[in-house]
Amino acid sequence: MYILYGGNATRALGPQMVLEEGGLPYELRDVDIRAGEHRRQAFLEVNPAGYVPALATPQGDVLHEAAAIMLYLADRHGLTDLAPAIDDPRRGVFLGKLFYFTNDVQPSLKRAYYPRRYALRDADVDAVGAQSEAMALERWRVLEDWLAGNGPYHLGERFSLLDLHMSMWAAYGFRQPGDLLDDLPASRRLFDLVRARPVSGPMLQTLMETIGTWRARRS
Ligand SMILES: N[C@@H](CCC(=O)N[C@@H](CS)C(=O)NCC(=O)O)C(=O)O
Repeated sequence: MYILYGGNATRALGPQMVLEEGGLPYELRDVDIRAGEHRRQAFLEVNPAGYVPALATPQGDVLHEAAAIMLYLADRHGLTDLAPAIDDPRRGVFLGKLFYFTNDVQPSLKRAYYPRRYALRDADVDAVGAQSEAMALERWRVLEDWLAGNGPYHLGERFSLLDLHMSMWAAYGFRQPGDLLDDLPASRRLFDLVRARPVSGPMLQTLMETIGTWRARRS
């Protein structure tokens, strides 16, 4: 059985959606990142990178990086409705867009969520946050333009885990869940389609409600 570390409205939702969509058995182990549990020794022994998600496989490996875990699960279990197989001609577009998201869009999003880590002075925190949001949206727009011309999903009419992955990040938003899609109509359309899926849709909804509650309490 797989063990998925994360829960508590974290990016473990990406792998969890694949596990659920694929009907794969797993146990979810909550890691409370708001209490700093992800940087304590017990969890660093699971994932030395200090992030969730991590996935322990039945074979004894521990995988980290949400997108890699999602892709691994789809490949390993032949879930070709979630990821084109390696001999599928659409595999190239699929990988290119997935890697673009993780390598180019995600780092700016992370900076926007954790501006304090990147500012040398307290006075610069807000500016770093604002600049990171702008950069994330500018990088996201490459995918927005792709979806506008080739959508509604990244692979046209064909849904894939890439759509789950983008939707997970979109669900967080900047100030409100989903708000980063306000000026990205093709991405919003994709997000709405994913939210209508019977398995992953309610999971995304729960994430958005939890994030919304946390932010309301904080402000
Ligand atoms: N590169 C990692 C990043 C995952 C990530 O940002 N996870 C968040 C939880 S939603 C986290 O662990 N944040 C804690 C931190 O950055 O200290 C991935 O894509 O899986």
